[in-house]
Amino acid sequence: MRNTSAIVLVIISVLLSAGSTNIAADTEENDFMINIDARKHTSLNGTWHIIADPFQTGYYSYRYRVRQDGYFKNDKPDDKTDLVEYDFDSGETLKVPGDWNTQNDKYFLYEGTMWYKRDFDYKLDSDKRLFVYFGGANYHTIVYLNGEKLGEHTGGFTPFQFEITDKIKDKDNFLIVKVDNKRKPQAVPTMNFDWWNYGGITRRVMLLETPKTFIEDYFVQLAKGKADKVSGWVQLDGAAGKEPVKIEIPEADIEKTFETDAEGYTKVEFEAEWQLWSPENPKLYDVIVSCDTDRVKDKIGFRTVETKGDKIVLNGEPVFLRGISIHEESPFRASRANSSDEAKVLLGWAKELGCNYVRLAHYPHNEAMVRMADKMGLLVWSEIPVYWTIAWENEETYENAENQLSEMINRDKNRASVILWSVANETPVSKARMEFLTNLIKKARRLDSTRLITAANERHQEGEKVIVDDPLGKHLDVLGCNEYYGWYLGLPEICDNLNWKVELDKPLIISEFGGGALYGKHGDKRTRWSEEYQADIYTHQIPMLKEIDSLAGMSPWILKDFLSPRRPLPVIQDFYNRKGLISDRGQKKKAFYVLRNFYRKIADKNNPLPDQTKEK
Ligand code: GCB
Repeated sequence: MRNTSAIVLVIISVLLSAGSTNIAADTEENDFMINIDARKHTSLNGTWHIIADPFQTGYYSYRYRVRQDGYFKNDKPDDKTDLVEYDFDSGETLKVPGDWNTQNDKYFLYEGTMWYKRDFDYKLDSDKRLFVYFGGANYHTIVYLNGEKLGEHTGGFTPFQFEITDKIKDKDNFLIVKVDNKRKPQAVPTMNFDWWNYGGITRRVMLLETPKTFIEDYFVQLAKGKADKVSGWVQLDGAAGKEPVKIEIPEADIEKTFETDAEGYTKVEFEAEWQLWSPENPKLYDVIVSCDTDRVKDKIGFRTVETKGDKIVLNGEPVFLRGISIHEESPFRASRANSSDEAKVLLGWAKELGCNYVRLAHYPHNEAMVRMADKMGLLVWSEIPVYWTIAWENEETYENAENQLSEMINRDKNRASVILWSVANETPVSKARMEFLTNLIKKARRLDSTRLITAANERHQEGEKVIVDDPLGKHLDVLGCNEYYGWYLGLPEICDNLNWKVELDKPLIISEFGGGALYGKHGDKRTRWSEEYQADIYTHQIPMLKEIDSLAGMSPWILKDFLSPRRPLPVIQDFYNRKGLISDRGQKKKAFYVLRNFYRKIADKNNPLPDQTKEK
């Protein structure tokens, strides 16, 4: 298919697409549709054809220029003389959603470009619009439909979508996706992180069909500190002018109508009486948002969250966060998790541990996790992968981080479970880092003024004093702090003599502590990697942490062993970070029970932590 008219068409379409792509990554406030399960949708999950392309031959010419006839054209030889050096259809396949690393041994350590292709037919009525939606693909993605570029997306953990209304054909569409997970110094996260760099289309792909004018986005949450007042907004897409918009919450007897402005936007405010959402009573209401042509149903919980001095206050009452950190890995094997069933097992384990809270580390987890947390009654800390040594001075790095933050907030802003947005993990103090992070904090507050902002901060030690005085703290609502006393620093007893000093009158969450153990390895408390050593860390940490006046919660590291290239020790690690309280096969280690006993004790209202009752 290499005739001149095809080349002219290619050039025109490239020029057009450059000017008009709907690139979620490039839009200021991320105008994309939320609550996609409530839309008319068609799954594109399943078996996709792939081509592994470590040198990006399907993208760059031998002069390293972007090819106009790359693999996205899905070329076939015209006749037997024709030379085409690739073919999706006779090649390998991978399951979508899924990482490539754990589907085929030869891709276990692969970092580079993978091309994916999926064919489909779709009959779209002329009064409808169509979008292709990706729940997440790691890390940089370019999407093409029928040989034409739709757009690109950067960041491995947030959703994106492109409108394809004018590009879809009734028959024989081919969607080609280039995914590249190469680590880069300017990326977010950067070169160095302690988890597996799972590559691929790791979350679901769907076609979303909407009317011409549809409910694109909405924010229906309680106003800050007001248990009976919703304050939010609705945004239509495709509105021809002012349009009526309705919000119904039948169980709370709510039916309110608003009128949008010419851009399809309206504020919504109303009062109601309801049962507040809490871990003990995770009540969700059916909320229906509609306009003349569209109707979207969601399940939303209503709760307030604030801080008062050094307390986190949920629905007017101080709450202690009994938590655990979780990576987005499947419960019984290493691979990226992406389903509700997996979310149910992971969060079920957290419940069994006695948690009322989970830290979803170190990037936004799939939507099923937060929706499941809503349902099961677990408070959530959600974060972006601004981790360790980001390129603070690079403008593009900032834009990328800000975009990932916006996409995370946009997707999950109606989830009652989410109470904390975290902007960073263990980032070294510097002027450039302060500027970067304070800008992110401002952005988060602009997008969502109802939730608390946090970060896992730096601390330092002077003799037996542990001082939490990271200058970032003054910009946060809640201080996070990771520490590994008894593992990286000293033996477990070191905890017995340490005193904590927190400079600010704000709640403190110990967002990580812990140590490694190989399930089934036993020894005395001094034997590294034994379950006994790990349990002993918890035994010494808990009394130390209880002494911190402003302690408002903890999320030890971590629920389950997870894959990390930084962990090569043969037999013990074999590329697993072994700090899980549960092994990669789902077996509970001794430390699980130490923490569970503590959480059970403090969950008992008759036996709370001292600071829960103390008047400040
Ligand atoms: C940390 C990091 C976490 C690591 C953990 C560890 O401080 O925040 O991502 O996995 O330590 O195991 O060393």
